[in-house]
Amino acid sequence: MNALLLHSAARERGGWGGTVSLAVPGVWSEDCLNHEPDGEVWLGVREPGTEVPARALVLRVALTAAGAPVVPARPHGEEILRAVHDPELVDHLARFWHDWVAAGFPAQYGRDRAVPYVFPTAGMLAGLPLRSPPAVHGRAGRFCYDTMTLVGPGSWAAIRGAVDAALTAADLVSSGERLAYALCRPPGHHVTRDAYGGSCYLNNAAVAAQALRAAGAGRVAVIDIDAHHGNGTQMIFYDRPDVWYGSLHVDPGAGWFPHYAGYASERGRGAGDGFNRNLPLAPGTGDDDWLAAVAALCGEARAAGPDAVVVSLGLDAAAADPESPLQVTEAGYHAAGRQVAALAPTVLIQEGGYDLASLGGFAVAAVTGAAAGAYG
Ligand code: SP5
Ligand code: ZN
Repeated sequence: MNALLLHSAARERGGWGGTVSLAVPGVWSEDCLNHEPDGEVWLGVREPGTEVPARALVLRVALTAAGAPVVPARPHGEEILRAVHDPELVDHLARFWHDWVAAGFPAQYGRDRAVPYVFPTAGMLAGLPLRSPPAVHGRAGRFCYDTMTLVGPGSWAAIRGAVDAALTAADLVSSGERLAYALCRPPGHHVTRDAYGGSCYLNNAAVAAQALRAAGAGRVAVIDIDAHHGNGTQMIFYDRPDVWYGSLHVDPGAGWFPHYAGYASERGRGAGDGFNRNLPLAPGTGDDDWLAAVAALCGEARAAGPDAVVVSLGLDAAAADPESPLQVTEAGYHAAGRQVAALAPTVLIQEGGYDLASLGGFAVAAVTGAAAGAYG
């Protein structure tokens, strides 16, 4: 780990940071290290998983080595959180690990992490009201839609730390900073109003967008450049014209997570019709086509007239990333950062990005590009 961190830090000095210090505030919570999902259950088998605490360390070391000042996340109340999410989801996540332990699952039954086994799908309920089952193991799936998003002892502290980092970065931008970065871990863009999954528990980007609205931004654009579709963010704002959502991502129709959302035909609904844009990309897409899609999204976002921008900054489109087949380079992320941050005052929210050897360099490339777009 130390060798990896040093390698990562050393690369930055010869890379995008150059000799000029990266002046973008990087908001961070120490609590983000406490979430140890310790694997994911994929197709019935528990595997090591890629959403690991070392991700946050690699990102922090790389950005600070490039000169970014670290700003501690400030604790926030739950008001905005409960506006974006079903308050029962928030309560569930806050309490579930305690309930799991009290029911004896780690000590008596060898279940060291909480994983659901029954999911109350729309088809199962067929109109019945969604109950809160008394059995803890029954309740595990009430708000969860996959088996890859495990809950452990430090999860809730990290989930709150990530939201606080997003809210602190949004505060900075609302009070006049042109650009801020939140090192959110766990990530968030797969979480809908009341369902979590995809290694995400609460939607940091959606909470940041809602906070910008509450602080006076009349219109917000969320631009999602994670390799996966941000189905959670899309659905949170699907019926609303005040928060435009646009995403480019590997085509779910070609077999990629989240499978059930992220198609080009999803354009918003009701008052939100026309305020959602998906650009699915073929597996193997590299810089040229990826950047053309970024430019297309930015053109549409600009037309929406945003007063502020939230970027779901997933770095998993990186060529070496184990979770996506996109083939984007550091230069691609630098150019994307420049374009998105030029639109309006911008909050960068960390989402995915799982190749520890290249992650730091990609983060510095993206944030350095964003600084060039914001201040250039
Ligand atoms: C925030 C984010 O990027 N979430 C993406 C979660 C996608 N996870 C899909 C996992 C599918 C199983 N992983 C297999 C890896 C094989 N190398
Ligand atoms: Zn992703």
